[in-house]
Amino acid sequence: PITIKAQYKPTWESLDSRPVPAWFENAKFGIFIHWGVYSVPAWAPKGVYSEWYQYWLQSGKVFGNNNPSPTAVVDHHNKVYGKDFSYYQFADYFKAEDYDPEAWAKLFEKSGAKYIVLTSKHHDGFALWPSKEATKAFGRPWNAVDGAAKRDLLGDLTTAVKKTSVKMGFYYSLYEWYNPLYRDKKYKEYVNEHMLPQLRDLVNRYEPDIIWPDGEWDQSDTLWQSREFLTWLFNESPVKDKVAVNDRWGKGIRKNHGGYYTTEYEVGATFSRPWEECRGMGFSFGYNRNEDIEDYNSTQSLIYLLTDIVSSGGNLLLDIGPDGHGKIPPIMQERLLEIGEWLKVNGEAIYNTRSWKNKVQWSAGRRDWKPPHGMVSGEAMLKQTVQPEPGYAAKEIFFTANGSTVYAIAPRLPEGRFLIRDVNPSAGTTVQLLGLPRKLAFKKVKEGIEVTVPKLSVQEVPCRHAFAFKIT
Ligand code: FUL
Repeated sequence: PITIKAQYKPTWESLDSRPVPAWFENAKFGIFIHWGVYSVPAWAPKGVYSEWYQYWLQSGKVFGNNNPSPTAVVDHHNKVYGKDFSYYQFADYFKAEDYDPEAWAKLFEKSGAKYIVLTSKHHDGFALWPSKEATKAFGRPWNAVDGAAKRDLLGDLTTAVKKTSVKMGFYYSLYEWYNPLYRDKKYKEYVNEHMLPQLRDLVNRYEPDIIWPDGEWDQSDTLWQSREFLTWLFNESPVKDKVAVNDRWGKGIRKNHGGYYTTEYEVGATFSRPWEECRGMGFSFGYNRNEDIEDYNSTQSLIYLLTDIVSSGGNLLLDIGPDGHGKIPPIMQERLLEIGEWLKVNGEAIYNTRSWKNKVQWSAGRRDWKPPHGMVSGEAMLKQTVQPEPGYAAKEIFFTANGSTVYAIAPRLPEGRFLIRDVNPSAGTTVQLLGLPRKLAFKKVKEGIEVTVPKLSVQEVPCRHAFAFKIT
Protein backbone atom coordinates (compact mmCIF):
# COMPACT_ATOMS: atom_id res chain seq x y z
CA PRO A 1 0.00 0.00 0.00
CA ILE A 2 1.15 3.52 -0.76
CA THR A 3 1.18 5.90 2.14
CA ILE A 4 -0.11 9.27 1.12
CA LYS A 5 1.84 11.98 2.83
CA ALA A 6 -0.22 14.16 5.05
CA GLN A 7 -0.97 17.13 2.87
CA TYR A 8 -2.29 19.63 5.36
CA LYS A 9 -0.61 20.79 8.52
CA PRO A 10 -2.36 22.03 11.66
CA THR A 11 -1.80 25.69 10.83
CA TRP A 12 -4.40 28.07 9.46
CA GLU A 13 -2.10 28.95 6.61
CA SER A 14 -2.01 25.34 5.50
CA LEU A 15 -5.66 24.54 6.21
CA ASP A 16 -6.89 27.71 4.49
CA SER A 17 -5.03 26.67 1.35
CA ARG A 18 -7.44 23.77 0.88
CA PRO A 19 -9.99 24.92 -1.70
CA VAL A 20 -13.64 24.81 -0.68
CA PRO A 21 -14.96 21.83 -2.67
CA ALA A 22 -16.39 23.09 -5.98
CA TRP A 23 -19.70 21.29 -5.44
CA PHE A 24 -20.40 23.65 -2.55
CA GLU A 25 -19.87 26.85 -4.49
CA ASN A 26 -22.03 25.52 -7.32
CA ALA A 27 -24.88 24.43 -5.05
CA LYS A 28 -26.11 27.94 -4.09
CA PHE A 29 -29.17 26.84 -2.17
CA GLY A 30 -29.29 24.66 0.92
CA ILE A 31 -31.75 23.92 3.71
CA PHE A 32 -30.83 24.26 7.37
CA ILE A 33 -32.80 22.15 9.86
CA HIS A 34 -32.93 23.04 13.55
CA TRP A 35 -34.55 20.13 15.30
CA GLY A 36 -34.20 18.93 18.86
CA VAL A 37 -35.74 18.99 22.34
CA TYR A 38 -36.41 22.75 21.93
CA SER A 39 -38.83 21.83 19.12
CA VAL A 40 -41.22 20.57 21.82
CA PRO A 41 -41.86 23.89 23.63
CA ALA A 42 -41.06 25.67 20.32
CA TRP A 43 -41.54 29.08 21.82
CA ALA A 44 -39.78 32.42 22.12
CA PRO A 45 -40.83 36.05 21.97
CA LYS A 46 -40.97 37.23 18.39
CA GLY A 47 -37.53 38.08 17.11
CA VAL A 48 -35.74 35.73 19.55
CA TYR A 49 -34.20 32.34 18.71
CA SER A 50 -36.45 29.58 20.09
CA GLU A 51 -33.66 26.96 20.04
CA TRP A 52 -32.18 28.95 22.94
CA TYR A 53 -35.20 28.10 25.14
CA GLN A 54 -33.15 26.28 27.76
CA TYR A 55 -30.73 29.15 28.06
CA TRP A 56 -33.45 31.78 28.40
CA LEU A 57 -35.08 29.57 31.00
CA GLN A 58 -32.05 28.72 33.12
CA SER A 59 -29.42 31.38 32.67
CA GLY A 60 -31.30 34.35 34.07
CA LYS A 61 -30.02 36.31 31.07
CA VAL A 62 -32.23 38.76 29.25
CA PHE A 63 -32.70 38.92 25.52
CA GLY A 64 -31.24 42.26 24.66
CA ASN A 65 -31.54 45.94 25.24
CA ASN A 66 -34.69 46.59 23.36
CA ASN A 67 -36.73 43.62 24.40
CA PRO A 68 -39.76 44.73 26.34
CA SER A 69 -40.22 41.44 28.23
CA PRO A 70 -36.87 39.97 29.19
CA THR A 71 -38.36 37.18 31.27
CA ALA A 72 -40.93 36.18 28.67
CA VAL A 73 -39.65 32.60 28.32
CA VAL A 74 -39.54 32.04 32.07
CA ASP A 75 -43.05 33.48 32.44
CA HIS A 76 -44.36 31.40 29.57
CA HIS A 77 -42.73 28.27 30.91
CA ASN A 78 -43.98 28.67 34.46
CA LYS A 79 -47.49 29.39 33.27
CA VAL A 80 -47.74 26.51 30.81
CA TYR A 81 -45.61 23.77 32.39
CA GLY A 82 -45.05 24.91 35.97
CA LYS A 83 -41.92 25.96 37.83
CA ASP A 84 -40.87 22.42 38.63
CA PHE A 85 -40.92 21.21 35.06
CA SER A 86 -37.33 21.18 33.82
CA TYR A 87 -36.12 21.60 30.26
CA TYR A 88 -34.84 18.01 30.44
CA GLN A 89 -38.41 16.76 30.84
CA PHE A 90 -39.27 18.00 27.35
CA ALA A 91 -37.13 15.12 26.10
CA ASP A 92 -39.92 12.75 27.20
CA TYR A 93 -42.15 14.43 24.61
CA PHE A 94 -39.66 14.57 21.79
CA LYS A 95 -41.21 11.49 20.18
CA ALA A 96 -41.02 12.39 16.50
CA GLU A 97 -43.96 10.05 15.89
CA ASP A 98 -44.90 11.76 12.60
CA TYR A 99 -41.35 11.77 11.29
CA ASP A 100 -41.07 10.58 7.69
CA PRO A 101 -37.47 11.01 6.54
CA GLU A 102 -38.26 9.78 3.01
CA ALA A 103 -40.94 12.46 2.65
CA TRP A 104 -38.57 15.09 4.02
CA ALA A 105 -35.93 14.07 1.51
CA LYS A 106 -38.45 14.31 -1.33
CA LEU A 107 -39.51 17.75 -0.20
CA PHE A 108 -35.89 18.91 -0.09
CA GLU A 109 -35.25 17.61 -3.58
CA LYS A 110 -38.38 19.33 -4.90
CA SER A 111 -37.34 22.62 -3.30
CA GLY A 112 -34.31 22.74 -5.56
CA ALA A 113 -31.92 22.72 -2.59
CA LYS A 114 -28.66 20.94 -3.31
CA TYR A 115 -27.69 20.25 0.30
CA ILE A 116 -29.10 20.21 3.78
CA VAL A 117 -27.53 20.82 7.17
CA LEU A 118 -29.15 19.12 10.16
CA THR A 119 -28.44 19.97 13.81
CA SER A 120 -26.72 16.82 15.05
CA LYS A 121 -26.42 18.51 18.44
CA HIS A 122 -27.26 22.07 19.45
CA HIS A 123 -26.04 24.02 22.49
CA ASP A 124 -28.25 21.93 24.83
CA GLY A 125 -26.14 18.87 24.06
CA PHE A 126 -29.00 16.59 22.99
CA ALA A 127 -27.75 14.28 20.21
CA LEU A 128 -30.01 13.27 17.32
CA TRP A 129 -27.93 10.15 16.83
CA PRO A 130 -26.98 7.35 19.27
CA SER A 131 -23.88 9.09 20.53
CA LYS A 132 -22.34 7.14 23.37
CA GLU A 133 -20.95 10.39 24.74
CA ALA A 134 -24.51 11.71 25.14
CA THR A 135 -26.34 8.96 26.95
CA LYS A 136 -27.54 10.95 29.93
CA ALA A 137 -28.02 14.51 31.11
CA PHE A 138 -29.28 15.25 34.59
CA GLY A 139 -30.83 11.82 34.89
CA ARG A 140 -32.51 11.77 31.48
CA PRO A 141 -31.52 9.97 28.29
CA TRP A 142 -29.92 12.67 26.18
CA ASN A 143 -29.96 11.29 22.67
CA ALA A 144 -32.74 10.39 20.26
CA VAL A 145 -32.31 6.60 20.42
CA ASP A 146 -32.25 6.25 24.20
CA GLY A 147 -34.92 8.93 24.51
CA ALA A 148 -38.62 9.02 23.67
CA ALA A 149 -38.18 8.90 19.88
CA LYS A 150 -36.26 5.59 20.16
CA ARG A 151 -34.87 6.22 16.75
CA ASP A 152 -31.68 7.35 15.06
CA LEU A 153 -33.29 10.49 13.69
CA LEU A 154 -30.07 11.71 12.12
CA GLY A 155 -29.10 8.35 10.64
CA ASP A 156 -32.51 7.80 9.09
CA LEU A 157 -32.49 11.20 7.41
CA THR A 158 -28.95 10.63 6.19
CA THR A 159 -29.99 7.33 4.59
CA ALA A 160 -33.04 8.91 2.94
CA VAL A 161 -31.17 11.98 1.69
CA LYS A 162 -28.27 9.95 0.34
CA LYS A 163 -30.73 8.21 -2.01
CA THR A 164 -31.39 11.59 -3.64
CA SER A 165 -29.07 14.08 -5.35
CA VAL A 166 -29.15 16.29 -2.25
CA LYS A 167 -25.99 16.40 -0.13
CA MET A 168 -26.04 15.79 3.61
CA GLY A 169 -24.40 18.02 6.19
CA PHE A 170 -24.28 18.22 9.99
CA TYR A 171 -24.40 21.25 12.22
CA TYR A 172 -22.51 20.56 15.45
CA SER A 173 -22.27 22.87 18.46
CA LEU A 174 -18.77 22.83 19.92
CA TYR A 175 -19.88 24.24 23.22
CA GLU A 176 -22.67 23.08 25.53
CA TRP A 177 -24.39 25.32 28.03
CA TYR A 178 -24.90 22.83 30.84
CA ASN A 179 -22.67 19.85 30.18
CA PRO A 180 -21.14 19.17 33.64
CA LEU A 181 -17.58 19.01 32.29
CA TYR A 182 -18.03 22.24 30.42
CA ARG A 183 -19.83 23.98 33.25
CA ASP A 184 -17.07 22.96 35.68
CA LYS A 185 -14.53 24.38 33.24
CA LYS A 186 -12.94 20.97 32.69
CA TYR A 187 -12.44 22.02 29.08
CA LYS A 188 -9.63 19.60 28.25
CA GLU A 189 -11.73 16.65 29.36
CA TYR A 190 -14.78 18.00 27.61
CA VAL A 191 -12.93 18.38 24.32
CA ASN A 192 -11.03 15.08 24.49
CA GLU A 193 -13.67 12.84 26.00
CA HIS A 194 -16.83 14.36 24.60
CA MET A 195 -16.54 16.78 21.71
CA LEU A 196 -13.81 15.28 19.54
CA PRO A 197 -15.09 11.69 19.88
CA GLN A 198 -18.54 12.93 18.86
CA LEU A 199 -17.24 14.78 15.82
CA ARG A 200 -15.18 11.81 14.69
CA ASP A 201 -18.11 9.47 15.29
CA LEU A 202 -20.35 11.64 13.07
CA VAL A 203 -17.75 11.66 10.31
CA ASN A 204 -16.85 7.97 10.45
CA ARG A 205 -20.35 6.65 10.83
CA TYR A 206 -22.36 8.87 8.48
CA GLU A 207 -19.76 10.30 6.08
CA PRO A 208 -21.31 13.76 5.73
CA ASP A 209 -20.62 16.24 2.93
CA ILE A 210 -20.51 19.18 5.35
CA ILE A 211 -19.39 19.72 8.93
CA TRP A 212 -20.94 22.96 10.17
CA PRO A 213 -19.55 23.77 13.64
CA ASP A 214 -21.07 26.50 15.78
CA GLY A 215 -20.83 27.75 19.38
CA GLU A 216 -17.15 28.28 18.60
CA TRP A 217 -17.03 31.81 19.97
CA ASP A 218 -16.85 30.68 23.59
CA GLN A 219 -13.25 29.41 23.37
CA SER A 220 -10.13 29.67 21.26
CA ASP A 221 -9.45 27.35 18.32
CA THR A 222 -6.49 26.07 20.35
CA LEU A 223 -8.74 24.93 23.18
CA TRP A 224 -11.16 23.29 20.73
CA GLN A 225 -8.20 21.62 18.94
CA SER A 226 -9.87 22.77 15.74
CA ARG A 227 -6.73 22.78 13.62
CA GLU A 228 -5.85 19.24 14.73
CA PHE A 229 -9.36 18.02 13.96
CA LEU A 230 -9.35 19.64 10.52
CA THR A 231 -5.96 18.15 9.73
CA TRP A 232 -7.42 14.71 10.41
CA LEU A 233 -10.59 15.53 8.47
CA PHE A 234 -8.73 16.76 5.38
CA ASN A 235 -5.87 14.25 5.35
CA GLU A 236 -7.24 10.99 6.67
CA SER A 237 -10.97 10.89 7.24
CA PRO A 238 -13.31 8.94 4.93
CA VAL A 239 -14.70 12.25 3.61
CA LYS A 240 -11.40 14.02 3.04
CA ASP A 241 -11.97 14.51 -0.69
CA LYS A 242 -15.47 15.90 -0.59
CA VAL A 243 -16.18 17.48 2.77
CA ALA A 244 -16.90 21.19 3.06
CA VAL A 245 -16.56 23.01 6.36
CA ASN A 246 -17.44 26.50 7.49
CA ASP A 247 -15.42 29.10 9.40
CA ARG A 248 -16.74 28.63 12.98
CA TRP A 249 -13.71 27.06 14.62
CA GLY A 250 -12.88 29.34 17.54
CA LYS A 251 -13.01 32.84 18.94
CA GLY A 252 -11.97 35.35 16.30
CA ILE A 253 -11.82 32.78 13.51
CA ARG A 254 -15.11 33.57 11.78
CA LYS A 255 -14.60 35.42 8.49
CA ASN A 256 -10.86 34.96 8.93
CA HIS A 257 -10.07 31.27 8.64
CA GLY A 258 -11.55 27.89 7.92
CA GLY A 259 -13.62 26.74 4.97
CA TYR A 260 -16.39 28.87 3.60
CA TYR A 261 -17.36 32.00 5.49
CA THR A 262 -20.69 32.23 7.26
CA THR A 263 -23.02 35.13 7.87
CA GLU A 264 -26.22 35.01 9.90
CA TYR A 265 -29.12 37.39 9.30
CA GLU A 266 -26.72 39.73 7.57
CA VAL A 267 -27.44 41.91 4.58
CA GLY A 268 -25.01 43.02 1.93
CA ALA A 269 -22.11 40.61 2.54
CA THR A 270 -19.56 39.69 -0.09
CA PHE A 271 -16.22 37.96 0.38
CA SER A 272 -13.43 36.67 -1.78
CA ARG A 273 -13.88 33.23 -0.21
CA PRO A 274 -17.01 31.14 -0.90
CA TRP A 275 -19.62 32.09 1.67
CA GLU A 276 -23.06 31.25 2.93
CA GLU A 277 -25.79 33.31 4.58
CA CYS A 278 -28.05 31.42 7.00
CA ARG A 279 -31.39 32.55 8.40
CA GLY A 280 -34.86 31.34 9.20
CA MET A 281 -37.98 32.07 7.20
CA GLY A 282 -38.99 34.23 10.15
CA PHE A 283 -36.77 35.30 13.04
CA SER A 284 -35.85 31.98 14.58
CA PHE A 285 -34.02 28.81 13.57
CA GLY A 286 -35.94 26.42 15.82
CA TYR A 287 -39.69 26.33 15.23
CA ASN A 288 -41.34 29.24 17.05
CA ARG A 289 -45.09 28.71 17.49
CA ASN A 290 -45.34 32.30 18.59
CA GLU A 291 -44.68 33.59 15.08
CA ASP A 292 -47.60 34.56 12.88
CA ILE A 293 -47.99 34.69 9.15
CA GLU A 294 -46.65 38.24 8.96
CA ASP A 295 -43.44 37.13 10.64
CA TYR A 296 -42.66 34.78 7.77
CA ASN A 297 -40.99 36.03 4.66
CA SER A 298 -43.09 35.61 1.57
CA THR A 299 -41.91 33.29 -1.19
CA GLN A 300 -41.25 36.37 -3.25
CA SER A 301 -38.94 37.95 -0.72
CA LEU A 302 -37.14 34.63 -0.21
CA ILE A 303 -36.53 34.41 -3.95
CA TYR A 304 -35.19 37.98 -4.00
CA LEU A 305 -33.00 37.09 -1.05
CA LEU A 306 -31.62 34.03 -2.87
CA THR A 307 -31.06 36.04 -6.03
CA ASP A 308 -29.37 38.88 -4.20
CA ILE A 309 -27.04 36.53 -2.31
CA VAL A 310 -26.14 34.48 -5.39
CA SER A 311 -25.44 37.66 -7.35
CA SER A 312 -22.91 38.47 -4.62
CA GLY A 313 -21.30 35.06 -4.96
CA GLY A 314 -22.84 33.45 -1.86
CA ASN A 315 -25.08 30.53 -0.97
CA LEU A 316 -28.36 30.77 0.92
CA LEU A 317 -28.85 28.24 3.73
CA LEU A 318 -32.53 28.72 4.48
CA ASP A 319 -33.67 27.31 7.78
CA ILE A 320 -36.75 25.27 8.64
CA GLY A 321 -37.83 24.13 12.10
CA PRO A 322 -39.75 20.86 12.30
CA ASP A 323 -41.93 20.41 15.40
CA GLY A 324 -41.46 17.85 18.15
CA HIS A 325 -43.73 15.39 16.35
CA GLY A 326 -41.44 15.38 13.36
CA LYS A 327 -43.66 17.49 11.16
CA ILE A 328 -42.35 20.28 8.98
CA PRO A 329 -44.87 23.12 9.40
CA PRO A 330 -46.93 23.36 6.18
CA ILE A 331 -46.07 27.05 5.72
CA MET A 332 -42.41 26.03 5.50
CA GLN A 333 -43.25 23.18 3.14
CA GLU A 334 -45.13 25.61 0.93
CA ARG A 335 -42.30 28.15 0.83
CA LEU A 336 -39.83 25.42 -0.12
CA LEU A 337 -42.06 24.01 -2.85
CA GLU A 338 -42.65 27.46 -4.33
CA ILE A 339 -38.94 28.21 -4.38
CA GLY A 340 -38.56 24.86 -6.13
CA GLU A 341 -41.09 25.86 -8.79
CA TRP A 342 -39.16 29.03 -9.43
CA LEU A 343 -35.83 27.20 -9.61
CA LYS A 344 -37.25 24.71 -12.07
CA VAL A 345 -37.60 27.54 -14.58
CA ASN A 346 -34.72 29.74 -13.46
CA GLY A 347 -32.21 27.30 -11.97
CA GLU A 348 -29.64 27.84 -14.69
CA ALA A 349 -29.36 31.50 -13.63
CA ILE A 350 -28.54 30.34 -10.09
CA TYR A 351 -26.71 26.98 -9.93
CA ASN A 352 -23.06 26.87 -10.99
CA THR A 353 -22.97 30.63 -11.46
CA ARG A 354 -20.58 33.20 -10.08
CA SER A 355 -20.91 36.83 -9.23
CA TRP A 356 -20.68 39.08 -12.29
CA LYS A 357 -18.57 42.25 -12.41
CA ASN A 358 -21.66 44.31 -11.57
CA LYS A 359 -23.75 42.33 -9.19
CA VAL A 360 -26.71 44.69 -9.35
CA GLN A 361 -28.12 47.40 -11.55
CA TRP A 362 -29.80 50.26 -9.77
CA SER A 363 -32.61 52.13 -11.37
CA ALA A 364 -31.74 55.63 -10.20
CA GLY A 365 -30.84 57.73 -7.23
CA ARG A 366 -28.83 56.58 -4.25
CA ARG A 367 -26.70 53.50 -4.43
CA ASP A 368 -26.00 53.27 -0.72
CA TRP A 369 -29.35 52.26 0.70
CA LYS A 370 -28.95 49.97 3.69
CA PRO A 371 -31.83 48.64 5.71
CA PRO A 372 -32.03 50.31 9.12
CA HIS A 373 -30.10 48.45 11.80
CA GLY A 374 -31.91 45.41 13.06
CA MET A 375 -34.15 45.25 10.03
CA VAL A 376 -32.79 42.13 8.49
CA SER A 377 -35.73 40.18 7.17
CA GLY A 378 -36.33 39.41 3.55
CA GLU A 379 -39.04 42.03 3.72
CA ALA A 380 -36.25 44.56 4.04
CA MET A 381 -34.75 43.00 0.96
CA LEU A 382 -38.07 43.31 -0.78
CA LYS A 383 -38.15 46.98 0.03
CA GLN A 384 -34.64 47.35 -1.20
CA THR A 385 -35.42 45.67 -4.49
CA VAL A 386 -38.78 46.84 -5.68
CA GLN A 387 -40.36 49.17 -3.17
CA PRO A 388 -37.70 51.63 -2.08
CA GLU A 389 -38.51 54.54 0.17
CA PRO A 390 -39.30 57.67 -1.82
CA GLY A 391 -36.08 59.17 -3.00
CA TYR A 392 -34.16 55.90 -2.73
CA ALA A 393 -32.96 53.65 -5.48
CA ALA A 394 -34.30 50.24 -6.40
CA LYS A 395 -32.29 47.21 -7.37
CA GLU A 396 -33.63 46.69 -10.82
CA ILE A 397 -31.48 43.78 -11.90
CA PHE A 398 -29.36 41.14 -10.16
CA PHE A 399 -26.59 39.67 -12.28
CA THR A 400 -24.98 36.24 -12.25
CA ALA A 401 -22.57 34.69 -14.74
CA ASN A 402 -21.53 31.31 -16.01
CA GLY A 403 -18.55 31.48 -18.36
CA SER A 404 -19.42 34.00 -21.05
CA THR A 405 -23.15 33.80 -20.31
CA VAL A 406 -24.62 36.56 -18.19
CA TYR A 407 -27.97 36.27 -16.43
CA ALA A 408 -29.88 39.45 -15.64
CA ILE A 409 -32.59 38.71 -13.09
CA ALA A 410 -35.30 41.33 -12.80
CA PRO A 411 -37.58 41.36 -9.72
CA ARG A 412 -40.42 42.59 -11.92
CA LEU A 413 -41.31 41.46 -15.41
CA PRO A 414 -40.41 44.40 -17.63
CA GLU A 415 -42.42 45.24 -20.70
CA GLY A 416 -41.37 47.10 -23.82
CA ARG A 417 -37.85 48.49 -23.95
CA PHE A 418 -35.66 47.11 -21.16
CA LEU A 419 -32.18 48.48 -20.70
CA ILE A 420 -29.49 46.14 -19.39
CA ARG A 421 -26.40 48.19 -18.70
CA ASP A 422 -22.74 47.24 -19.11
CA VAL A 423 -23.39 44.18 -21.26
CA ASN A 424 -21.25 44.12 -24.34
CA PRO A 425 -22.82 41.93 -27.05
CA SER A 426 -20.82 40.24 -29.80
CA ALA A 427 -21.95 39.18 -33.27
CA GLY A 428 -23.55 35.90 -32.15
CA THR A 429 -25.16 37.16 -28.93
CA THR A 430 -28.71 36.03 -28.22
CA VAL A 431 -31.09 37.14 -25.48
CA GLN A 432 -33.73 34.92 -23.99
CA LEU A 433 -36.13 35.05 -21.10
CA LEU A 434 -35.81 31.75 -19.21
CA GLY A 435 -39.00 29.76 -19.58
CA LEU A 436 -39.96 31.43 -22.86
CA PRO A 437 -38.80 29.44 -25.89
CA ARG A 438 -38.47 32.26 -28.42
CA LYS A 439 -35.49 34.61 -28.65
CA LEU A 440 -35.94 38.27 -27.84
CA ALA A 441 -35.02 41.16 -30.09
CA PHE A 442 -32.41 43.57 -28.77
CA LYS A 443 -30.08 46.29 -29.93
CA LYS A 444 -26.73 47.52 -28.80
CA VAL A 445 -26.87 50.95 -27.22
CA LYS A 446 -24.29 53.19 -25.56
CA GLU A 447 -24.98 51.89 -22.05
CA GLY A 448 -25.33 48.19 -22.92
CA ILE A 449 -28.23 46.49 -24.66
CA GLU A 450 -31.84 47.38 -25.03
CA VAL A 451 -34.10 44.33 -25.06
CA THR A 452 -37.61 44.40 -26.45
CA VAL A 453 -39.82 42.48 -24.08
CA PRO A 454 -43.13 41.63 -25.76
CA LYS A 455 -46.38 41.71 -23.88
CA LEU A 456 -46.81 38.15 -22.69
CA SER A 457 -50.07 36.32 -22.33
CA VAL A 458 -50.84 34.95 -18.88
CA GLN A 459 -49.92 31.47 -20.09
CA GLU A 460 -46.59 32.66 -21.44
CA VAL A 461 -45.37 34.32 -18.23
CA PRO A 462 -42.74 31.80 -17.17
CA CYS A 463 -42.95 32.09 -13.39
CA ARG A 464 -44.47 34.14 -10.63
CA HIS A 465 -41.58 36.02 -9.16
CA ALA A 466 -38.24 37.12 -10.58
CA PHE A 467 -37.46 36.95 -14.29
CA ALA A 468 -34.13 35.83 -15.69
CA PHE A 469 -32.77 37.11 -18.98
CA LYS A 470 -30.03 34.96 -20.45
CA ILE A 471 -27.50 36.85 -22.52
CA THR A 472 -25.09 34.52 -24.24
C1 FUL B 1 -26.02 30.57 16.11
C2 FUL B 1 -26.67 29.72 17.18
O1 FUL B 1 -26.48 30.24 18.46
C3 FUL B 1 -28.12 29.72 16.77
O2 FUL B 1 -28.92 29.10 17.70
C4 FUL B 1 -28.22 29.04 15.42
O3 FUL B 1 -27.88 27.69 15.54
C5 FUL B 1 -27.31 29.72 14.40
C6 FUL B 1 -27.24 29.03 13.08
O4 FUL B 1 -26.03 29.82 14.92
O5 FUL B 1 -24.83 31.07 16.38
